[in-house]
Amino acid sequence: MKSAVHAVLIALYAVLAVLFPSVIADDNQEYRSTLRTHSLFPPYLDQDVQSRWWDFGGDTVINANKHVRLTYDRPSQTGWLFSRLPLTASNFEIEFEFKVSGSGQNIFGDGMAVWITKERAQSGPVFGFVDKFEGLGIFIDTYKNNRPGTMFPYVMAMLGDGKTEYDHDHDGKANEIGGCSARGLRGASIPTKGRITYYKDNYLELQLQYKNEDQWITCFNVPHVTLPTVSYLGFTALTGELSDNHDIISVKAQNIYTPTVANPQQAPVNAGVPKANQGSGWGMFLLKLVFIGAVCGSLYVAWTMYAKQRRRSSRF
Ligand SMILES: [Ca+2]
Repeated sequence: MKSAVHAVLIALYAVLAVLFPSVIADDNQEYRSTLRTHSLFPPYLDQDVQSRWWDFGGDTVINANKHVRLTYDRPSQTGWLFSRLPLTASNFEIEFEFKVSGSGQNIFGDGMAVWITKERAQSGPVFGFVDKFEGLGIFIDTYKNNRPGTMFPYVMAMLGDGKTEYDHDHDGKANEIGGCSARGLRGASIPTKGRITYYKDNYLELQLQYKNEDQWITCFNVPHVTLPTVSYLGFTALTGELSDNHDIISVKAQNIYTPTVANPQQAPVNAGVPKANQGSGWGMFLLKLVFIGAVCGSLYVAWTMYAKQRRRSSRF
């Protein structure tokens, strides 16, 4: 009898662990919450034809049902889209859906970029943004200027110090901290996505989805990266003689809380943080204990009633 109850409890614990991992898991695990301030979804604009959290400019055009188009498939365009507020989270994940497409069969360009930089909301020569930037630039480069032996499109990251110029003549090679070829990214038949994961002072990773849905390919993982404390999230694109449509379809930013940022002074402040996600320590532990106790108790009562019923019915 006792061993049967024990078995039921173990099974129950296993089921709960699957259904409610955050309730069962220990306090060492990380918690995530959506950063509304740095996320963007259709229809992009509110009733006043404005965006609360984002600014856009240059040649950028918003189609409320489809995308934020940074450049049309026309020559000499630059467009930008930038968060209004700085990204203050210590650790975060940014997943963005984008699209590079156009009528060019063999030659097209120049490409687009994702920025986490001190500067914001300007047009310039580096994939539509200013040169000598401070912070991170991730370039989705579709036109090969001069980089022998490298297949294009090429995706790469540069950490700018505010002084160093982008190595335009060699497609950024001089300042590359990580990168990968992504053949098939332009005009892919599935939604193309990027996912940036950043753990302050720890690592920066970029994964890409462009071959198959839900197949994420790690483009680079660079250790010991530290981004400027105050930096904005942005997307830009540029066309020259060659062109393409460069679109942003959605952005989903998440704050990652790890046990090491439990210090409230370090924890980033954001309107979109649910209180429950911040719980840790004894309060959370007790809550879990009460929850598990309640579920186990009610299951035990149900089980004994069922056993009693069975014994009764087996007499007849
Ligand atoms: Ca290039």
